[in-house]
Amino acid sequence: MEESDSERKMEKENLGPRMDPPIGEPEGSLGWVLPNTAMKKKVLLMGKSGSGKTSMRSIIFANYIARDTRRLGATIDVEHSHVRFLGNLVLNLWDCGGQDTFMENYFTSQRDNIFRNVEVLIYVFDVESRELEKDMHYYQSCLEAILQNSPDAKIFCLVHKMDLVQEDQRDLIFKEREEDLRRLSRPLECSCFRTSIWDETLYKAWSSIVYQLIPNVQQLEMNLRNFAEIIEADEVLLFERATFLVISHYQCKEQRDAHRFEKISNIIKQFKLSCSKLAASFQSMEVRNSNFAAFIDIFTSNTYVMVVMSDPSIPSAATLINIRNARKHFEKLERVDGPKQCLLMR
Ligand SMILES: Nc1nc2c(ncn2[C@@H]2O[C@H](COP(=O)(O)OP(=O)(O)OP(=O)(O)O)[C@@H](O)[C@H]2O)c(=O)[nH]1
Ligand SMILES: [Mg+2]
Repeated sequence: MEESDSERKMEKENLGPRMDPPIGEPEGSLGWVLPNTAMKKKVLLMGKSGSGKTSMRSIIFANYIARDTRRLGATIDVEHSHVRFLGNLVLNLWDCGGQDTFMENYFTSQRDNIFRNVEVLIYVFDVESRELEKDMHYYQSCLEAILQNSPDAKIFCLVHKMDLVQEDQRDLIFKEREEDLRRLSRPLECSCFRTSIWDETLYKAWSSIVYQLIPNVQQLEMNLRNFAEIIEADEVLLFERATFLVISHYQCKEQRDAHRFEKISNIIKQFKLSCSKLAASFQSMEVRNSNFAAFIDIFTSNTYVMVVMSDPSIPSAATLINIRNARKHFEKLERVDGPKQCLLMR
């Protein structure tokens, strides 16, 4: 573990429970300006009041721990925040307060403003809601407005607060809700996730969502595959540096635990937060047993990498050097090519 100024600066830029200025304008004391080439993606976060929208946003993007979300007040109207993600990709999050009066306004007087140029709609349902019909009614109004104003938007439904449902009921309830939502969404397609702020499911959902927003993610994956094969790794993962969401991975061998990515995101993010309480920042980690060695290390300015090796004859030092040598190449891949905004390979 080691303290690093650049890391802290980056965290200030990416995170913090604060509202960023409009893109392109300097931000108060830090005075940084987002490049004009920044690729902005408008993400609408909607759902009824108390369903957990601000909680999940604060955990993923502002370093809150789940317990702290109990102190959040209801969101008044819309809270905008800009989150820099992978350098030039900027998520423009619109956290829309879900109280009835606000919702009615979104569908009437603010309709165009809210629903225009939306790339992603994330609709959050409280699984324990006693007003299911009303929730569904609002959801449908939302879809109508999206269909009119942003017909190409991707739609995600989160069946949230699943921790409140008895464990043996979760699969069944989720399947039922998923079917209902898919049916109601037609002709639009929606992807559904079960989530809770109290476990790693939150990371799974948000990783899948941001994965769909990253430009040229296939190219990143292809390069990760080459890297894994060259260094003889079993598996290589790329995490976005501030959120620890998995953005790309390659595996050579079957792995038993299908949920390992989001578990690792969750564990390392918690660990990172504990480190920051001690005014230190997490840099790297090696975990080894008789079957494998896993290395997590800062990789590019926007990512951490995790490399899993099972060949005991390859010493740690060799893997660490390989990781270091690959950094430059992956830094280049992340750069955006001016107006075309595609990832470059040189
Ligand atoms: N049990 C449980 N509680 C949650 C979960 N997510 C959020 N909460 C709690 O739900 C309450 C309301 O959360 P908020 O995030 O403020 O809800 P919101 O959707 O932003 O509400 P508005 O801003 O009024 O639209 C808080 O007390 C959270 O701690 C979850 O996954 N499980
Ligand atoms: Mg809120």
